[in-house]
Amino acid sequence: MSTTPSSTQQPTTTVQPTTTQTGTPVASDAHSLSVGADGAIALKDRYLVEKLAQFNRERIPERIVHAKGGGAFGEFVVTGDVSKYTRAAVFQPGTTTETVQRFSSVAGEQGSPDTWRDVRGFSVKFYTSEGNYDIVGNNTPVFFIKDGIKFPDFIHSQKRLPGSGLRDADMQWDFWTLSPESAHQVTYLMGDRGLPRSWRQMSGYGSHTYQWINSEGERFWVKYHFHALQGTEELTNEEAEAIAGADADYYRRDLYEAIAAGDFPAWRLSVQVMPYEDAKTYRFNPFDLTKVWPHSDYPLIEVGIHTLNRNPENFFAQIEQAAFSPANTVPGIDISPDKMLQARVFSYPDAQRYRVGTNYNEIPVNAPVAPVHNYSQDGATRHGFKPAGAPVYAPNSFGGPVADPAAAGEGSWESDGELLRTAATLHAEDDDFGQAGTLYREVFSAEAKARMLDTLTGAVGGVQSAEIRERAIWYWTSVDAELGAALRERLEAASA
Ligand code: HDE
Repeated sequence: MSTTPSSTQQPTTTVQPTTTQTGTPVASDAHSLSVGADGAIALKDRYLVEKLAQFNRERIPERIVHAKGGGAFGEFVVTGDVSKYTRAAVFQPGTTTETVQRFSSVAGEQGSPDTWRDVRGFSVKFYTSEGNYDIVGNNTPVFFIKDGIKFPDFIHSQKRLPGSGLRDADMQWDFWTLSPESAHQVTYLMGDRGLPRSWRQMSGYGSHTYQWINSEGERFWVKYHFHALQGTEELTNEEAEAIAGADADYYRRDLYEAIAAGDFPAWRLSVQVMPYEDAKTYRFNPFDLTKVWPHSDYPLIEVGIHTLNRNPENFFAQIEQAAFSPANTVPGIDISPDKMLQARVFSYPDAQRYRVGTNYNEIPVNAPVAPVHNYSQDGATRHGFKPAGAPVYAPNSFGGPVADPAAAGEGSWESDGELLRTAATLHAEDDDFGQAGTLYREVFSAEAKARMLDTLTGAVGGVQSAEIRERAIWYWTSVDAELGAALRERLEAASA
């Protein structure tokens, strides 16, 4: 059990009488109403009934992925000038925008240790003057798959066996080695990036390609990079395992205590910008989520600084119920032809309607600062409403809100061809292992390579099936022949 005290309880100033949920004072929090001191409990004890019933309903469904996390509030200050690429108010010079951010791990359930090896979620909600804008990314610039239809299968393979309820290396490596497009992201995962020292000491990425539209209607493709101004640092396997046993909430505690102490973490947001027409001939498919755009092709351009400077007052209300979604775009920003991003645009609001409720956007942490005008009404726990005389349909002759393409500033792209099910078009240098090999050989230091070989030996060493293990050696040999050979040697030595 961790010993460092987190936020200590503070006594409230004036003591109020305890009430029911409907504000009626109650007689006792210690004794149920019974017939005589020792007799039957009276069903009329509505406070007992209410207290137990409310207690049974305190949990909402946890996120099916990214269940364990933590977050804080902050602000984004524009320090660069990208107005020639986007009209979005949030990114105009001189603009400051309130934000909320959540960090998370992908596969672990709510009570799981923060420091299990995993990719980390990096989600930022900007409460902009034109509506909420959400960048819902990870601490890696790529992802495991290219088509959202594989996502449930991917997550199933990373979670638990249906029979035993246990996680299973054979499932993990069977999926990955049969989906070689995963190699780039798995190289990140099995490398140092899989064990950040804290959420503060890791960078974040929008991962996908998005579209920016400027005030002349010109379109550009962009990728987001959040670089940690406090530097990045990682844990070793040994450190991570020890911490996992001592403090499952290590990252959550670190962030909370740093902000409480006035040590505000910050990230520089930069973008890579690709001219609209370049996408058609670029050497990599620019909408392939398993690929990066080398910075030598499209250098980073600074946008601004994001600082986290305020802890949540209530974790459940403000972090557990926070709803981040790639569907939340604003004028001057839109999604791109990336099939994964298009699938996410459906999935996040769907998950949030299920998890938090139909009117989840009325919950304060999700509510925009921009005014809401539309014809949506009713639905469970709805409490905002229009004046009685306001029209509830469009079109109408009573001055109700009117849709305006110019105000919406939506993006677009050309698309044609018959409906079919097939992989995305490969560009000149598209393959499954090239960028993974470049990451391993040119970005990882010798020490990082050695740590990764140790990690892989342990991870692949846990595979029971000889066929899957052999395929895993093929997978890593395809990333880098030396790595594959060293892994084979280690595994053979371990099983001798
Ligand atoms: Fe998610 N993802 N995801 N994901 N994801 C969710 O939304 C999904 C993907 C990411 O702190 C869910 O509200 C699909 C990529 C983060 O609240 C769900 C696909 C990236 C978070 C969902 C992906 C992410 C989520 C679960 C394949 C990084 C936590 C609950 C097309 C670029 C956000 C929820 C938070 C959460 C669906 C792939 C990151 C189920 C269908 C790629 C950071 O809707």
